Amino acid sequence: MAEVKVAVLGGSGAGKSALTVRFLTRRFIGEYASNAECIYTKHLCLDGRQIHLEIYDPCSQPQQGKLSLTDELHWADGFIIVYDISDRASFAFAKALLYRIRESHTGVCKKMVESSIFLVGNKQDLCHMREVGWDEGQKLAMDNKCQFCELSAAEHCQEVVAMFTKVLRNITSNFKVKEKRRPSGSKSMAKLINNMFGKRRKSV
Ligand SMILES: Nc1nc2c(ncn2[C@@H]2O[C@H](COP(=O)(O)OP(=O)(O)OP(=O)(O)O)[C@@H](O)[C@H]2O)c(=O)[nH]1
Ligand SMILES: [Mg+2]
Repeated sequence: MAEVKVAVLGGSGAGKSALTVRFLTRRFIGEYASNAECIYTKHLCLDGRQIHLEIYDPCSQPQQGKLSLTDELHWADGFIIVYDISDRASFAFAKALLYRIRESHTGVCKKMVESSIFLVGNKQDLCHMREVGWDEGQKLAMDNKCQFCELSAAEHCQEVVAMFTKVLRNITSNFKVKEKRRPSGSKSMAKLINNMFGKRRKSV
């Protein structure tokens, strides 16, 4: 069974928990605890392959300028970077997160890194309060060679599921490339890092 780890990152209130819960339960419940970080776990089948999925939903991001993200960068196979289209500050924060992830991946196979980051402009239902244009999100994603979409965790169930599915598909196809190249011993190193990065876990 493939183990896939996804970190959902973004500014406070951007909708990280709403997106995660929407994907896992297909529901939007409106209010989400933001005082505890969680790793949700779920078993699913993707393209005939069994997957043990872990999704990291942090309670809040460190302040700008303190973007170490060291644990997350070691732990995650892929990232969903979320901003709120009605909050320009959240877009600036998403940009800083993207840069941090990309700089840490310098030297890693370019194609693998490109496909495992998804930039998401959330709260599309609030387009009457829009502060960030669709084209700005698209350009940021293109400049950083990651995928992009705008959606609403509140109103778009299928879009949220499709976005997560794309992320998982990209990660598992990267695994296939990695498996061909993986030197022996790297699996136990991955386990070691995973043990060091212990988080509270929830099964769904
Ligand atoms: N209108 C609208 N509201 C949303 C949407 N997604 C999330 N919200 C609301 O935005 C608020 C913050 O959402 P959360 O999912 O808790 O955001 P978060 O990024 O997890 O926030 P922290 O955990 O505090 O960092 C909540 O009141 C949600 O109901 C959306 O697509 N549209
Ligand atoms: Mg949250």
